[in-house]
Amino acid sequence: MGIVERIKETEAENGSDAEEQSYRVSSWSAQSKDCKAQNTTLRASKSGDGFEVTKYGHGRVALIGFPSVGKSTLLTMLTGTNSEAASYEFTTLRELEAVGLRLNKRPPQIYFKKKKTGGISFNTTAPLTHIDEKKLCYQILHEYKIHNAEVLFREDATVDDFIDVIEGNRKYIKCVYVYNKIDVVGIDDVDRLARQPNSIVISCNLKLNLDRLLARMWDEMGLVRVYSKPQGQQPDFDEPFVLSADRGGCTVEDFCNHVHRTLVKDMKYALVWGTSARHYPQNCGLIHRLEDEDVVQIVKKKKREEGGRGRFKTHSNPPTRIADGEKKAPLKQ
Ligand SMILES: Nc1nc2c(ncn2[C@@H]2O[C@H](COP(=O)(O)OP(=O)(O)OP(=O)(O)O)[C@@H](O)[C@H]2O)c(=O)[nH]1
Ligand SMILES: [Mg+2]
Repeated sequence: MGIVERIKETEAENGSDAEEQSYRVSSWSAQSKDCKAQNTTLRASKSGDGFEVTKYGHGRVALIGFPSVGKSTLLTMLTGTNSEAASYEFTTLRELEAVGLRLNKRPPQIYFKKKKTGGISFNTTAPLTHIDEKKLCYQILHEYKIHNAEVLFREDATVDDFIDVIEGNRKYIKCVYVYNKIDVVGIDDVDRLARQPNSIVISCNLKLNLDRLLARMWDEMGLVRVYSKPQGQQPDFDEPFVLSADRGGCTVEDFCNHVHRTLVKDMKYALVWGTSARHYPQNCGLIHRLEDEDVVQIVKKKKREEGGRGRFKTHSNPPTRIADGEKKAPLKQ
């Protein structure tokens, strides 16, 4: 059953008031527009005290939102733990932008390198519509007191993109916009919200779409679980090795490095079962890209026999000589 049908069914049960619902949605969207307007004007962050979060686990997800939107409820539903209430400044979208976080954006395709001499060389491989190459870029570089640099625009980037590249400390992270409490808004509004990019609609109270949210979070993080299989034994499905592109990559080599740093040297080939393998098991080398829930067995090189290899091999037992052979007993007459 699709989300719209599930909501319709729930609405019929609850007999919810359509007018009240549409009021709530319109007040919410006014609030978000307001936030966007402030977003464009904010230049520097004047936030208060910072806070620290201990880094552990394979991936981290931050829940950010206005008060009482249901963050704690969602956390409890997804993890089964009770969340500690904490009110941090620093948690609106405009503040995230101001401290250098870029949501759902890839780094701008601009090559920038400071130099010691030679002035500024400016080139483009794409026509620029947002930026005047001669004036604005030189002015921006002048502001940053950069007088010698090489700049190459590989795409039609904006001034803000260029500043991000010069600053060089931006973090590009993925973000999913979650609209909770869809049980109290009209079906048309839910449909509209669900169709927005990078968005998902849920209801913690009715447990609607939580499974899809979890799957989406997993997909966005790009975590790849790989089960190791010791030779002659069943794979260990309890404790997967978790790889991801952000943390070194997802190849057989990355898997070996996760297991032990000397394993790459000792590996002869890897046997792989799962979606990345063309047949089961596939013999793979270090560059093979693993996929989620693959099973991997590393076959190690045999230890070198002492005394060289092939025809250079020295035998521990000296070759038997004809003279040493047992003499045949004389034929009986
Ligand atoms: N109708 C409805 N109410 C919900 C839903 N999810 C949460 N709530 C209610 O919304 C209220 C606020 O939820 P919280 O989880 O405390 O919200 P919060 O975002 O953690 O709030 P702060 O910690 O103050 O920022 C509670 O009364 C929840 O019962 C939902 O899906 N539908
Ligand atoms: Mg809370």
